[in-house]
Parts: sequence; C-alpha cells; structure tokens
Amino acid sequence: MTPIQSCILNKNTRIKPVWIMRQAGRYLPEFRRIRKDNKDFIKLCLNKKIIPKITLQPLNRFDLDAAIIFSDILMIPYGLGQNVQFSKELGPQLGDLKIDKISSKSKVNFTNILKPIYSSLQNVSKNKLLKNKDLIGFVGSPWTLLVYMLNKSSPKKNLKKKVFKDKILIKELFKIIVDFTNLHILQQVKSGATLIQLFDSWAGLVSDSNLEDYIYIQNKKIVDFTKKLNVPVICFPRGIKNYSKFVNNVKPDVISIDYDTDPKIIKKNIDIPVQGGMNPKILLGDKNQIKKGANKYIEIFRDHPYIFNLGHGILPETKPEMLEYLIKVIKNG
Ligand code: 1CP
Repeated sequence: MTPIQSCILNKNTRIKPVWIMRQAGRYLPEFRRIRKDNKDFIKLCLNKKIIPKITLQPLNRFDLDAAIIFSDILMIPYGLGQNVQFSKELGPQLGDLKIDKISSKSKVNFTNILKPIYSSLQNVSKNKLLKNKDLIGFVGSPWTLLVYMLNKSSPKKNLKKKVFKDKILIKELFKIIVDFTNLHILQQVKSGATLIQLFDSWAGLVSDSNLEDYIYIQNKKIVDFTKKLNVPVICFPRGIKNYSKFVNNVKPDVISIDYDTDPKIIKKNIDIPVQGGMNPKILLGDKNQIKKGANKYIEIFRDHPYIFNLGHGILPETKPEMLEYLIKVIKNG
C-alpha cells in the first residue's frame, strides 16, 4: 500500500507522506521552458505528449509521495463548450455562458474533447517513478466552477455580484456541473487516478445562509460518487470558517486546510485524516523558517493521520531548492 493510502485507510500516524499543490508549475525552470514554447495554455493541457512530462517533472527532482496530473479545473467548462483562455496579465478569461448549448452537451463529445487528459493518466500510471506512489486526479468543486463560469474571470480582482442573483440559472448550472464533474472523475479513475482532490478554491466567498446549498450539498454529491468508485477523496474548501461543520456534512476521506486555519483547533475537533496548512510564503524565507514552519504542523499532527502539503499552491517565486529542503525536513524529522 502507498504511504498516502496507508495514512488514509489504515489511519497510519507514523508516516507523514507529502505532495504539494501546484507541484508541477511555474516555480520549476523546466516547466517555464516548456511553457515558453506553448503559449496556448488550453492546448498545452490537451497535449498528451507533454502532460506526462510536466506531471513527472517534480518527481524527478523531489522525494514526493504522489504525482498530480498536469491539467486545470477549467478544463470542465472548456469540455462543456464554454470558451476558456488564459492571459498572463488577467488570468483565466471565459467566454459567454450559453446555457442551452451546455445543457445539450453529450457525454461522448465531452469525453472525446478531454481524452488527452485520460490517456496521459494511463501513460503516467505506468511510469516506474510512480512505484508505491499515488496518482492524483482532480476537479474544481461545483461552486468554484460555477463562479468562473458565471463571473467569466477570476473573482480575485472583480466579483460581479449581480451574475449570482439568478437562482434558477444557478440551480440548472449546478446540476450540469455535478453530472460532468462526476463523469470527469470516473474517466480519471478508469485511467489510473488513485486519489481524487476537490478544489473548492472560492468556498470562502459563500455567505453562511448559502453554505448548505452551494458548498455542503454540491461537494457531497461529488464525494459520494467518488467513494462508490473505491477511491479516497480529499476536499479543500479554501477559506471556509468552520471546517468541522464541513467535514460533518460532506464526509470526505481527507480534509485539506488552508493557511488561515488554526491547525490546533482542527486537531482538536476533527477525527478524519488531515492534509496541508503551511503558508506557501514560508518557502520564500530561509531554511530556519522553513524548518520551524514544517515542524509546527508535524508536531501538532504527531498522533494524527496527516499528509503534508501547503495551505494553498506553491508560489511561482519559490526556489526549487527550498522545496527540496522542506521535503528533507518532513522525511527526516
Ligand atoms: O504558466 C501559466 O501561466 C499557467 C499557470 C497554471 C498552472 C501551472 C494554471 C493557470 N493552471 C496550472 C495547473 C494547475 N491548476 C494544476 C496542476 C497540477 C499541480 O497542482 O501541479 C492544478 C491542480 C490546478 C488547479 C486550479 N486551477 C485551481 C484550484 C487550486 C487553486 O489554486 O486554488 C484553480 C482555482 C485554477 C484556475 C487557474 N488556472 C490557472 C490559474 C492562474 C488559475 C487561478 C486563477 C485565479 O486566480 O482565479
């Protein structure tokens, strides 16, 4: 059994497996070199020759316990027929949402469009670098995808509140997103993903009165589906205030925490395996700070099944040597 599976299924507290959100990405010079020659990000995410290479880049350098497939949460809106483009300055830019077009999307056509992702998973899962390691498939949670699809750009800079007023549209859109998200998970698992992570990156935007409908119910639909496939599922509802209420409602196998969350309170109130938490900015500091930052989480979760990760994605300005050092600290105590 892999270290991560042993942590999740056997509640093994002795090992502290590690992987890093955005481990395949812009902080690696070898990724930036590929990116320079592949200006169209969507095309890159559909290139079955390059996806496996990028996915394995961090495993060639570091002693990680999992690979995460190089892809993006916005491949679902793209597969549904909404235009998606990435610009360096503005981030993701989506086209108009045509609900009629999206509602009539066939599962066969969606699967065909995203086929390079599935064949890349098959390819990576056979690689010897993955021996005794997990291969992580992922999706954006329904709310986070709905935000991008309606807002049409990142809510980081500009949240267009009025597009979230049409409750009938929201209900219809949730239904489509859940159906196709489950299909995307099914195809990833069939192609070799051994673990699924749900990124609810914008869960923190939801008011308390909508948490049930927009966060708990929607994540639970995906979690229940994934559990039936016998694959553990990790939830990352970034920015929510009450993680234990989320866990009680959604019942994931693992809860991934953000860096604003107090790990001591999590440890006290949550029984299931925990992942992540350390602020990615700590990796921009010196080795002493990194050691101190990592040991804080290792100490708090000493007697708890814990997968080491950060509290959000690794920052592009991180020096790879600092990640190498962090992993050494985790593995050697
Ligand atoms: O070179 C570039 O400009 C591309 C940067 C980049 C990369 C490397 C984007 C654009 N996506 C990715 C890959 C990616 N995205 C992975 C790969 C696997 C790995 O982790 O190594 C994963 C898991 C994601 C997931 C993702 N995409 C999330 C959820 C996690 C999070 O960061 O909260 C989100 C919100 C996205 C949307 C997205 N894609 C890319 C960017 C810059 C963004 C964020 C836009 C925003 O700020 O709203």
